[in-house]
Parts: sequence; C-alpha cells; structure tokens
Amino acid sequence: KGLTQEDWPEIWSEPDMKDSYEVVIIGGGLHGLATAYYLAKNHGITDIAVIDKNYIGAGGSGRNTSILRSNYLTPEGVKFYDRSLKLYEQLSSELNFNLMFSQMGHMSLAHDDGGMRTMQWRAQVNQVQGVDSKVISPDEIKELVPYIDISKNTRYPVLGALYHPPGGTIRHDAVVWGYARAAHEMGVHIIQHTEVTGIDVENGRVTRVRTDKGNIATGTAVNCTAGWASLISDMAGVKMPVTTSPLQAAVTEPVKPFLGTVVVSGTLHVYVSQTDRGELVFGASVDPFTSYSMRGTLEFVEGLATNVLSLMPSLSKMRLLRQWAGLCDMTPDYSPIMGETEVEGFYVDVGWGTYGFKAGPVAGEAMAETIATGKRPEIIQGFGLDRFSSGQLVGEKGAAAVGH
Ligand code: PYC
Repeated sequence: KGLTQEDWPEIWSEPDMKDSYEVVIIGGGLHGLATAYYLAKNHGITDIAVIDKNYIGAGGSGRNTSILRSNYLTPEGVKFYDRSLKLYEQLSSELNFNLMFSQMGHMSLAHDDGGMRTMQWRAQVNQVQGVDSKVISPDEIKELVPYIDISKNTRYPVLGALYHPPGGTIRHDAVVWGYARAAHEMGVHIIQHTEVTGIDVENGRVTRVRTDKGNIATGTAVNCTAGWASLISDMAGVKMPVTTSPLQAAVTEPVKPFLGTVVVSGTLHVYVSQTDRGELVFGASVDPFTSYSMRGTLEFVEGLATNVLSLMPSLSKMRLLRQWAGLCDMTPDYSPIMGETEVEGFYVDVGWGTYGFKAGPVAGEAMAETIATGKRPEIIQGFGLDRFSSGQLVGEKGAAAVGH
C-alpha cells in the first residue's frame, strides 16, 4: 500500500495554549511568523505565542500577488526593501524549504512624461543605493516581453519602463509555512483559530492578552495584523492613523510559459506575472472605498480585462479561473508603522498597504530587534508611529506598483 496523506509528518504541531508567554504576537501571517522566527533565532527568545483567529497565512500573506522588489522611491524605502530582498534570496536554504523564488525581473511601464520622470527618479535613487534598476526603451521592453503592444496608436502608448532585474515572485504560502516550521522547531507556539478579544493595560503597560480560548499573561504584545490593525491597537488604547480598503486579484487558467518578467502599469492600474504553473496572476490598486469585504467584484474584473488587453491584446481568449480580495491597511504617507507605542510592551508592525508581503523578512528581523533590545534599529527609524505627530512623514506614494 502506498503512502497516504496521514503518513506525512505534520510540519508543526498544535500545542495547548499556555496561560503566560514572554511575547504574544497577534496575527499569524508572514510578519507575525517572521517576527517570532527572528526573535528565536537572533535573540534566543522562544517563549512566544503567535495567535491567529484563522489558519496561518489566511490573510494578506495568502492573498497577495507574491511580487518581490526593492525599486522604491525614498532612500528609506529602497534600503528597507533591499534588505528584505537579500533575506528572501537566502531564505530557501536558511529555512530548508523550497520557496520557489524566481528572480524573473520586474518592469514598471511609463505611459507619459510624468511617468518617465518618476521612473528616472526611481532609477537614480535605486542606483545610489546599489540597487539594480534602470530605465529601458520600448524596443528593449518588446525584447523582454514580446506580447506587449508598444505601438504608438494606443490610448496609453508605452514610452519606457523602469526595469529591475532582481525583482520577481515567490511562492507566498511556502514562505509562511517555512517560517512557521522553523519557528515551531525553536519552541514557538503557533495557536490557530483563536481570536484576540482584548488587551489589558495596567499603569501604562501591557499585562494580558484576552482570547476566546482564555487569557494569557504577558508583558509584550505585538500587533502584526493586516486589516485589523486599528481594531487590535484600539484594544490597547492606541490610535492608528489607518484606513482599510480591499485589494482585488485574479488568476487565469494555465498556459505555456510566455511572460518572463513581472509587468506593471501604474497608469492602467494593473500588474501581471506568470506562475511556474503557467497561470497569469493579475492585481490592481486598492478599491476606491474603505471596507472589510473580501469578496471579488464584477466591476474589478471588467476594469482589469480592459486594461490588461490594452497592454497585451493577444490575451483576449484567456479565461479567468478565480478572483479574490485581501485587506490593506493604508497610512497617510503609504509607509508602514513599526515599533513601540505609548503603551509599554505594546508594539506594532502594521499599515502595510499593498506592500507588506515583500517586506516580511526585514520587518520580522527589525521588529524582533526592537522587541529584544527595546530600541528601533536604524533601518526602521523613519517608520515609527511618532512621525505622525512630529510631521516627518515618509512619502512612498510615488513608488507604489500602481495607484493607491
Ligand atoms: O508594490 O509591488 C507592489 C505591489 C504588488 C502588488 C501590490 N503591490
């Protein structure tokens, strides 16, 4: 008799939740699991519970379009995402888990003079920081992506692109599972299907996390949620300048490989890549309203199809298989909020908009250092909650893959 599903060993087990932990991480997505992993690996802190109201990776970590890149606009953003890409490059061997990182390159198209100016600007900021990124011509684009329409008589002619060879895609579920297994092996408790219902604060510091399965005494609670960032922070009495909007995505039937690069058009609000299985994965900008809905809409698919076909008309016969949505917590300057808060022992790693997945490793590494040493490391200095009162915002709007 052959192997059955039951014969496979579990890659992590479900422990009984204890009534106290040194650190409680709320949110079992990539950020929460990476924070737990680096706390254990880099700082020897293993008495950690990672709690999720669903299964791990059920939120943004499992709903993103798995694009990795570091071609940002601000020096803070470029340095930060470049560190993440470097961590991603070594992650398969570090976690001993095949994450299928494909550095196929990432191309952001420009369709007007303003777009070309932004791409030149980004290329120069990237190059100063040693990030491989340059502006290429329509002919060079056509060579990399033969199916793209670069003719001059389209509504939004392609004038050039920012080309970023180290960018690409990775298997997002595997990243979550790899971090979970490694954290579990070091003693971290992963507690799924358990909802946080309250955070107790006494004399200005965290004392307890309440859940629907019982209470946990702890001095350190970390909000690593997406979609629920402001609701969880409210439980500790900390206000977050965050609004939540859905971001939709869709995937086609599989076809033979023909698209060797991630292609993004900010003007057309669309990005597309081809998976190793041959499907095309599409995404757009966030929906133009705040909502906690994770249902796809027909309006999204109609707009997506129109825009994709104006870039690649030969895709007109392809069929969409599925569509879905995730929740994006947007901050006023489109940069995340990371580090300590006014409540002692309450940390946040939130406000990840549409860019949280690519930041997972560096966010985990930096949050772990913040929690273990009590000091925000240089690489996230600019991302503290205090910037909204000091006015030192980090405006990353221009460097989003598409509009926000
Ligand atoms: O910033 O690269 C990006 C991105 C891709 C999908 C959503 N945001």
